[in-house]
Amino acid sequence: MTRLTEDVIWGVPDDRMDLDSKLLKTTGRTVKGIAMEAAGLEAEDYDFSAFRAAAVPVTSGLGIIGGFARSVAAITTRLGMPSTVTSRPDVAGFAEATDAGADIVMMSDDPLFMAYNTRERRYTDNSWGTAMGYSVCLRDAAGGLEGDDVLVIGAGRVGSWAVKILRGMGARVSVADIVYEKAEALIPYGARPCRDVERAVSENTLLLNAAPYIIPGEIIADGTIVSSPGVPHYYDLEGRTRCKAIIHDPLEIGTAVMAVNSAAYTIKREMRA
Ligand code: 2YC
Repeated sequence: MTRLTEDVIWGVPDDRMDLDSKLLKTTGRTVKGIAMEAAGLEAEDYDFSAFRAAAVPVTSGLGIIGGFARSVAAITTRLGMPSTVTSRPDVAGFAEATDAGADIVMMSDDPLFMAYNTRERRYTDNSWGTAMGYSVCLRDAAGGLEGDDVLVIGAGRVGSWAVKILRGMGARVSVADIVYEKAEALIPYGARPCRDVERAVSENTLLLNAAPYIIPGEIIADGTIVSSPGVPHYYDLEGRTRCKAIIHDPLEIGTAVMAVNSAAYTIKREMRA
């Protein structure tokens, strides 16, 4: 998973990209709607005000990313969850969140970004959340994926989850990775590995780009829909002209899905009770 930088997420706290308007145009849903669909909550809307969220900065590994915890807290706030950033990082921050009665603790070191549900003692991982969120976006933008060909670019944690999820949505999935063996490893999940990513891109009009791959516009087929969580994110003018839709944000969709899915552990348990 590519590590975010402060300049990439600077606009998240104030929703500078107005993600809901963009997503409503391309998918018909807001971020919250995508997250609820991804978490399997059928309701049209849901009041998450009973779920207190706390973002805990983590200093391990390559350390804190400026604005990361603040961006995460802004995202859970936009979902309707009362949210804070703990004043201290790491274990002291987790203790602070626990003492404050946080229901959902959001924290990330370099390899793993999780939404931990303190009531259920369960967490959701950002890789799954990102893959699920961007697969729902692709499906909604395409008006369904049953029997359709989809190319997943990148067989890392997000791409691998996306292969499984898209197969679950009925798509016929091809996968390309710079390391062919990583694409081959997904054959048991019903994916078809591709050696030539440029040829695969030119032959598909439904793409999920989960790699730090800047696709040259001239190989993109007209009318392509790209669901594109990969960072760095850039499509040249030719690519933006040929694509019917390019769906991207640096952090929000994956984070919203994992926070809602984590809260859903409680919601679904209470529904069963
Ligand atoms: O500020 C902090 O607490 C840092 N420890 C956060 C590190 C996040 C590292 N991960 C990433 O940049 C990307 C994100 C999209 C989430 C997963 N990988």
